[in-house]
Amino acid sequence: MSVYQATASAPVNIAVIKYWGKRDTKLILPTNSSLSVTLDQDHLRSTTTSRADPAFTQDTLWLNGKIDEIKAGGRLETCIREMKRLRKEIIEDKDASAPKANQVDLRSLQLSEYKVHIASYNNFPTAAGLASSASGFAALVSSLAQLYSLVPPLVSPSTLSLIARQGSGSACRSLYGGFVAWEQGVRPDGSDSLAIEVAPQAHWPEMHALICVVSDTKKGTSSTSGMQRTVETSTLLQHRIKEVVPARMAAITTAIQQRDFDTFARITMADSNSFHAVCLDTEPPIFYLNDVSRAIISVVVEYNRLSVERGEGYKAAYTYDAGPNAVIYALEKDIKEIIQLVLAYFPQTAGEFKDVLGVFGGSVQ
Ligand code: 2P0
Repeated sequence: MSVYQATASAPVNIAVIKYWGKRDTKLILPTNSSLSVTLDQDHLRSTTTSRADPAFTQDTLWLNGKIDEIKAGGRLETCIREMKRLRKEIIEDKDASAPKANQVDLRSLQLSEYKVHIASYNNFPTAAGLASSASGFAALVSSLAQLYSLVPPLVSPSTLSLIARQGSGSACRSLYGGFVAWEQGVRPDGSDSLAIEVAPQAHWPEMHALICVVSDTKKGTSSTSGMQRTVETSTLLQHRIKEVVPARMAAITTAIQQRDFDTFARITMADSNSFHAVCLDTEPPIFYLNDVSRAIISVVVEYNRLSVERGEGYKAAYTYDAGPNAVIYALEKDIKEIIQLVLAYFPQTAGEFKDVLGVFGGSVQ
């Protein structure tokens, strides 16, 4: 008897131009484009196995070994339904008139009719304080894509990103490695709101990311609810989405293409600041940074100031998501010095700083 099962994994990504705000909350269409770097390393991934079987009576998902409810009309259900629809549209309907050689082929052609069992694991340390929805939904969509044979050249990662986006906005960017843009799109149906590759990791292998774990506790305001409060109440957001982000998307894309770290760093830090500014401009205000986050900003600013004075340009770029943990982008040659600097200023023994994880590109000693 044939077994219809596939496993795929997807990595975490950290935005340098931040996604914050939806123009359509059901389809998850953003108010601005965003751009991220995929932290494509073995130890920061979600891995998902999907299995289709005529004996299964309902779609079921296990997350880290525990059953996760697939709510009607919810994001999980949407992703599974859309992957089945794509399978039907691209493979089953297309081949419906083709002669079927034997029973096995016939069964495989009707895969979208079967219920699926899906098991997903995150392998990153909970201490990393990283959101798992991006890698989680990207891995879910990738494993169903394998199961349903929706793979290149038949189906591109950008097409799959349209579906991962409906699981969690940032998930669409984890379908590619390297430097990835999520183009906001203009169509009301969301068919042009997808991820594209700006450059593969191999284009700029010296680029590294350090995750500075300030706190591993769960954040107070979820991204999903926080960003809509910002859309509803912040006047500064309108300036950000109309004036600020479009210019930065163009400029940072050029900086990546030219491997211009100085410009990359300036824009990355400016956009992190802008994102946290619109959070503060929200009613009631949202605070994601804490005193240690702000102290890390000061250290990076001073480090860059001294480097610029020596004529060496910017060497480190901080960025913060919806929480207090810093991600510092830097080139490989400077990573060791930056780790030493961070640990000298923030001794783990002081209890206010947990860990530095070096990721992306080569290994960090
Ligand atoms: C980002 N964040 O671009 C931004 C920066 C957080 C701060 O994407 O509602 O978990 O599932 O679409 O994707 C977090 O938002 O929100 C996020 P939903 P998501 O990475």
